[in-house]
Amino acid sequence: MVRAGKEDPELNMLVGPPDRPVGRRSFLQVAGMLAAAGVAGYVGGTVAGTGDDDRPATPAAGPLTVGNRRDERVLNIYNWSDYIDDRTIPLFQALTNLRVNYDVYSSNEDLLARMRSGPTDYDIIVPTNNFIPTYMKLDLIEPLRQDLMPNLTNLDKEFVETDYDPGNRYTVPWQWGTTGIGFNRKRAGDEVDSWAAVFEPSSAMGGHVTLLREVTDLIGCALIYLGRSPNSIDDADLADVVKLVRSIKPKLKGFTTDTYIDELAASETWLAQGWSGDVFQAQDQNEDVSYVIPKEGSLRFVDVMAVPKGAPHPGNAARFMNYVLHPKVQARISSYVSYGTPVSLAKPLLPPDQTKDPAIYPPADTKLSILTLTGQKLQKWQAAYDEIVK
Ligand code: N2P
Repeated sequence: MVRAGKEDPELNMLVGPPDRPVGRRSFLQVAGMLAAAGVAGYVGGTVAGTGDDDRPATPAAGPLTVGNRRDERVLNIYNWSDYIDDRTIPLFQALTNLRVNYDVYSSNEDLLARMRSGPTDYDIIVPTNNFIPTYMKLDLIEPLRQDLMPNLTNLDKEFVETDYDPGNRYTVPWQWGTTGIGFNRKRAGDEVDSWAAVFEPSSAMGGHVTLLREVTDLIGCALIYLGRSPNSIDDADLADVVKLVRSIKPKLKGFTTDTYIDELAASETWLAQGWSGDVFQAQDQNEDVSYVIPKEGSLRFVDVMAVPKGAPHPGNAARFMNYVLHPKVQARISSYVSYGTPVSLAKPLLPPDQTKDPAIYPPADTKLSILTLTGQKLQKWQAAYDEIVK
């Protein structure tokens, strides 16, 4: 049972109508809003990765959080764009008197490149599960302070007993989702049900189709469309993927991971390869937008929080992860971003139209693969991707 009422009065303030997500462009507005609201210790949208944030925080009453390398009441988070509502961070700051700097990125490749380029000040990053073996191999993440996370017991079993991190020693799930097609029913029709819609678009759709600027989704879904294994590294399969996607480039509006929500909402894009929750965020603004998991099958992913090796504030990172595992916090995030929650205790707090929606919580017989990125796959797929977009 979810605890409520007098038992956790501080977290009761987390229950309320969702507002809007923190997107790529809305971040500075939100930063201004938080500062205007007088949120404890908040000084604005500093860019943690550039080292602009290493001045000492304002001393606060009470002991500093244990487990940090730097004695600061600061937490630097680097997450995907459009992946949080605008109250989760202010309430965490109010509850903990920690100052949060929140930056966003829009692809796993961008994040990995940033992490490989040298130390940053980030305390939490949120790669996709299939990248975790790569982060481990490159020694880019460190074990979590599980002793500071009693709420780990809230996680559903399937997010604990994983192949990429059994027992959550390095990662805690944020949200999960699927890759599919967002489409405008008035422009593309009601009948979109195949990857053909985006990988072999009709001329009438020319200039209004986007594909994901993300190696795993682009290559994996094209392989599925071609009837090959979504985990293929066969040279002939990858050559066919390159040939297919290059051949349709003149009909594409482009490759994007962070503009298609707005473009679908504005009816500028009519067909977008996209992630489930992102498309639902577009649907909230434009009722002509729908989401489909194509009949050929698709991909399922879990985005997971991790602590970069040597991060300045791993204790504060653990406190935030523990907070995110609270059912009420999960419900607030999930209800806003329309992705799946890894905490079933949050489901009774979510709108029933979300928990019953098979596009958000697909039935077990939906053809969904979880990609692995072992061996040479990432390099081979990256090479195919580069060949496509060059
Ligand atoms: C959030 C997209 C995250 C899903 N906008 C990609 N793993």
